[in-house]
Amino acid sequence: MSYENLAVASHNGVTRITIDRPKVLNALNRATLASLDRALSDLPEGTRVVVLTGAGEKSFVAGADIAEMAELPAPLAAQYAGEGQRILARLGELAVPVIAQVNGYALGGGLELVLACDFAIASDNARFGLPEVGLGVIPGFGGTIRLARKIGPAAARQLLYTGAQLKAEEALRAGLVNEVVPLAELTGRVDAIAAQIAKNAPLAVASAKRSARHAEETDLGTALAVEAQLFGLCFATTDQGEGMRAFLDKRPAQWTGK
Ligand code: DAK
Repeated sequence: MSYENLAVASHNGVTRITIDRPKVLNALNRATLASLDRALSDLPEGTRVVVLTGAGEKSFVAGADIAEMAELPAPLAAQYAGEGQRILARLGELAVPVIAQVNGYALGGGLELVLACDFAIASDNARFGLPEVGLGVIPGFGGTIRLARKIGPAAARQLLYTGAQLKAEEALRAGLVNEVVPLAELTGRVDAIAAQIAKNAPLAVASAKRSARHAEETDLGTALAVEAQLFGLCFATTDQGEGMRAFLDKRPAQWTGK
């Protein structure tokens, strides 16, 4: 399968989607967003983890494509934002975890893409920010909401109103990324984390993601009820029996994903 401005490669259950417009620092135009939408629908059979990254060594995604947005008539702007929000929300709805491999600038729509992933691992040259107000607009792909949920409302508002950039280590301290590693080690580190995830029971990982994401949207009581339901459903899977038998037999589990 080939996509405009996007490369997709799958190995050992890890599907890496690379935004591939390095000449414009992987800025997201509408064609690229449409490719991402299609790639998420066509994930290769056996995908256990998705990794999102950008081509080259300078940028993850330097935002929505400013040249394209400059021509956007007002009536289409809300529609464009809605379409972007729908595509980014799909990352949360996938049954498999999505890791943002942040290899440089994650600005504007690029930071919004990071925020829509399950978690992020960054290289030491990564930079994070929401420069939209300096362009006369606001983030339109969920940035005004998800950044506050991730790093707290006051820290998020400072970034939102100033357009200032966080360095990788600052993003680490703010809780925006889980780890920072040298750029040359980034792919290897993300692969190692993805492999650790892929070793576990697929339906259990899917339920863990569902419960964790649900908890972000609701009150504690409802979230606990959902967790209990999902916990119960694990006991209706073949893999629950296999996982526990394998532990007691002191052998590795053989997952069927059922
Ligand atoms: N769009 C288009 N082209 C971009 C770009 C972008 N976001 N970012 C970089 N480029 C292009 C540059 O124009 C340049 O092209 P050439 O001049 O070579 O033709 C090339 O990439 C290399 O960039 P620079 O020469 O600028 O590289 P530097 O190392 O000097 O600077 C930089 C790197 C990342 C600091 C700088 O490129 C930069 O500031 N880029 C723009 C970052 C930015 O402002 N991003 C946020 C975009 S706004 C909405 C929906 C969504 C959004 C908003 C509204 N609704 C529908 C309402 C989201 C908005 C955004 O994401």
